Amino acid sequence: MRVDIITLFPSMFQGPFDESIIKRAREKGILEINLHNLREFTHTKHRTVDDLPFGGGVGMVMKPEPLFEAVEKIKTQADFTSRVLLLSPQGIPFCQEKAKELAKEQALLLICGHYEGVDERVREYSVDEEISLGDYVLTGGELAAMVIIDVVARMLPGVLGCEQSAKEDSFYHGLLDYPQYTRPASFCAWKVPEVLLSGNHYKIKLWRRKKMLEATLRKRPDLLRKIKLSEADKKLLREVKERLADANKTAKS
Ligand code: 9D3
Repeated sequence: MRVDIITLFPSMFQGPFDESIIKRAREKGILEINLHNLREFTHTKHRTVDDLPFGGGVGMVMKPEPLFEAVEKIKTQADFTSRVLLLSPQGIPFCQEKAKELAKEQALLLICGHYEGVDERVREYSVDEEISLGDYVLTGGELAAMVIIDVVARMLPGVLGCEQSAKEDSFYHGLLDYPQYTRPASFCAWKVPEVLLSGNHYKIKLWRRKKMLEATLRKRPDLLRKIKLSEADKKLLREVKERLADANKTAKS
């Protein structure tokens, strides 16, 4: 996959894209990341990229000309049609499903907004899709772009080991993870749950599934309502709920 990023701060991307899984994906040639400094697409003496908002108001707005020029130039460089994404608080919230969809593209072009936003004509005529990370305010689109590329990259074939990617399959889908333990089996007298040391793989599988359902019920009940549970899951969930209800009764008496 080819990813182009238009930003005023290309050096912000150095750390995250030069380590670990993303670094390896780039070395393997699965992922190509090209950073473009928006200022290089200006032709004025002061290389201005922003200006005052028409109609008044606080802050600055990113001018349309450099952004249009950057998008057009990059599109001619790419071998495939790039899907153009604008990162902005006005976008549709990013999620795993969206990442899955983006991972199918051959080229993405991400525009990182800054200041109060970009001229509306960029959104209208250059952008295919506007994406937000969620309902909180960032200083700019750069961190959002890094998150999106990180999520999409690990879905590309060959980026993760096959045993890790298998985990993404239906069994794990839509629930929080179960608790993980490693050696030592006893640490400061805190013990690893007995079942994990038992060697009984069927029991371990059931215990883990139950813990996933329990964590999701406690912390993200909204996720439980979204997924379709099997009969076996429903039985485990009933057991979790009964245990929680019992614990409540004990606490009250
Ligand atoms: C909603 C805040 N705006 C009020 C008028 C001003 C504003 C603040 C910060 C506009 C843009 C920004 C910079 N943020 C992003 O570029 C951004 C972002 C975000 O702030 N939250 C979640 N996702 C994203 S993606 C890009």
